[in-house]
Amino acid sequence: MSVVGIDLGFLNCYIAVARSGGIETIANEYSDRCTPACISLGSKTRTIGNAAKSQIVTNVRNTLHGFKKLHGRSFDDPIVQTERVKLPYELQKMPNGSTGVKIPSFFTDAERRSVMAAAQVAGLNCLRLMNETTAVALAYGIYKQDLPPLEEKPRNVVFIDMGHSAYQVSVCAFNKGKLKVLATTFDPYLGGRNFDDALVDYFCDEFKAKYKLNVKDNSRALLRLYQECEKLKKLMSANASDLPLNIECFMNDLDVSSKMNRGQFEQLSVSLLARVEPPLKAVMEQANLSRDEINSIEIVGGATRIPAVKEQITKFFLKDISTTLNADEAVARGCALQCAILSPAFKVREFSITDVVPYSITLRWKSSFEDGTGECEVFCKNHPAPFSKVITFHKKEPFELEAYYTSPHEVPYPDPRIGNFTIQNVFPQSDGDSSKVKVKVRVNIHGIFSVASASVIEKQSLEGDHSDIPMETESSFKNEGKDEMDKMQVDQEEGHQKGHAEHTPEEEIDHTGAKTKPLHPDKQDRATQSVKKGKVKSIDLPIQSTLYRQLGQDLINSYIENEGKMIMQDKLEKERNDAKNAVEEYVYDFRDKLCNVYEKFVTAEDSNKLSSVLEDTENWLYEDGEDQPKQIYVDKLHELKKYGQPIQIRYIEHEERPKALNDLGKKI
Ligand code: ATP
Ligand code: MG
Ligand code: K
Repeated sequence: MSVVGIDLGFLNCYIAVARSGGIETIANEYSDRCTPACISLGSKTRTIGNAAKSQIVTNVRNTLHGFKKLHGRSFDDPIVQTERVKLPYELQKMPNGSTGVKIPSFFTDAERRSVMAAAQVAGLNCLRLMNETTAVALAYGIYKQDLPPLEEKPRNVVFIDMGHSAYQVSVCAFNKGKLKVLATTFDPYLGGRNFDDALVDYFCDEFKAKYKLNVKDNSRALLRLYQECEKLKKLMSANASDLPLNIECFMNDLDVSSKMNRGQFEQLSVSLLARVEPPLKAVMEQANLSRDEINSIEIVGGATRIPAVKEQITKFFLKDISTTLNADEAVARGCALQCAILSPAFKVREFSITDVVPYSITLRWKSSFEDGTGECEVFCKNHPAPFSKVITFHKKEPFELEAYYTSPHEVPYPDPRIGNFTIQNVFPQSDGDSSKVKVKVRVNIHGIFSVASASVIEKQSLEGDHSDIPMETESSFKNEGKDEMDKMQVDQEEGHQKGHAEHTPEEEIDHTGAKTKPLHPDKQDRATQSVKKGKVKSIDLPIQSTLYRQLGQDLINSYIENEGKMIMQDKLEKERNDAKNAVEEYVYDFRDKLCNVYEKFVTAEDSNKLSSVLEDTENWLYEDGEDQPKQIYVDKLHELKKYGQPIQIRYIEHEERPKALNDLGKKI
């Protein structure tokens, strides 16, 4: 068994694996540690990574890249529509409204849930879906020997990641063996590609004026321009002087050329550079820290290499930036570390991680028969995660809970709804009173919200002896009968996520306003015990959940099946190709040897005959034999070998005989 961390980038993917000696970023088949997030679909097979990237220009419409932003989105989502015009391949609306990519459409996804589903399709068991900057923070913290002890003031570190498509910032507090995310902010639409856009727009204008070319109408030319601009952008990070941009045979048989320097580039990017500061400011406000309370600033992600981006960061913090981390690999390494911590197969230093809920979540409820409605923010922004809360309701019939993001404008989705959850099998108690229903809501280790469970507490006592029920809870009974909701109070409790034990901290909320004590994990058992003692009984209730943008398990299963078929198809196609190549290689090799080493072992007549057989075979390979089943190639090779082998044997014998004699001579 191995555990790996995967950084699913917009442009690039990195994979790190936990080995006994430590964390290692692994290389792909091209000995490259960075793999382009790209899939190229041929008529029969798929290629991925580097091989696929090289086909972006040649197989324009069937090479998929830049799909990270499509996860979990519906086809009509404005973001999908914005991205769509930038993509040279076609997107298509799927039966369930999600976004599919036209042609074998196997990665229709739904952000976190969709990545989880994708992992499932790929046969991976996802141990933890981690926020990128938290992974970086873990990669940073776990090897630091000099973190302040638990009782001392923590070390506050800001992590900044600007990749190709997105920009994230987080502030983390470190103590020995412990990391707590204090706040995170982001601009989901700022990254290296926006700088590419700025360059591309500039050159498109220039080429229109200079060469009368409408580059944007030609997706192949546009892609080539993007590739050249990205290269130019990187060169400008290292070089401030004028740099050339030349593309041969660019469009309409024209060669184009131009130049650019860093100063000009910065002029073009003024509005982008202005977007670096706001998330920095916001994260400090949310973490409630002043700049002098920050101990260090760590940057990762490719686009932070742009000097002007770095300058913006330094200017804001008035501090030097450190780059102790591997800018490209830190996310994957952090993820691999987390997996190693979670996996019982690895012995890793204990390290507790508390992440945050990125968007506040509100629960709204209504019951179908009474007009009782109400709402409560169950998780505020930056609330520690993972975390569970228990909410108490007093109800006489089934009721529905609707979860949604409290501040839709902060969420990069057009639809703030998360899901609907119907708590079923709720009835009045035998005495006609409302039943006490406990509902557990949770943000799990992957950052995914759910209504995890519900139970009804049935009073069984005859004398109305409530002595076992905690005081605070009892007050809620006094409200029985009334279904109106008082404003709910939410207790905040710090959540800790121990690396090894999957323990989700919990607190209890009574919607009637009777505030109960936060339930500590260790007290939980006691609470349940008192319930079990006999006076009251807890019965689990079924929940019917409808999650928005969720792929059904049936659909996931069909994708798994499809993926299996495609893997098989890829394998067969590879074997077919190998068989074809073997024929081709044999032809070339045989022909070469006929005029060289085999010359003495074959008559001129035979040699001519063979040459023409080889030529026929070669022609066949380019014509009728271009696309044949594997067996045809295998037979063809066999046939050729029938001619070749006798000659080969004569040759080998001739070569070997003197050697054998020589050896014999030595022995004598
Ligand atoms: P994301 O995190 O947004 O999903 P990603 O993880 O794929 O994307 P990275 O690999 O971190 O992105 O960074 C890629 C971006 O960094 C590209 O836009 C690339 O052009 C840019 N980049 C890489 N090196 C440099 C450099 N030396 N100078 C400027 N930009 C660079
Ligand atoms: Mg990234
Ligand atoms: K990023």
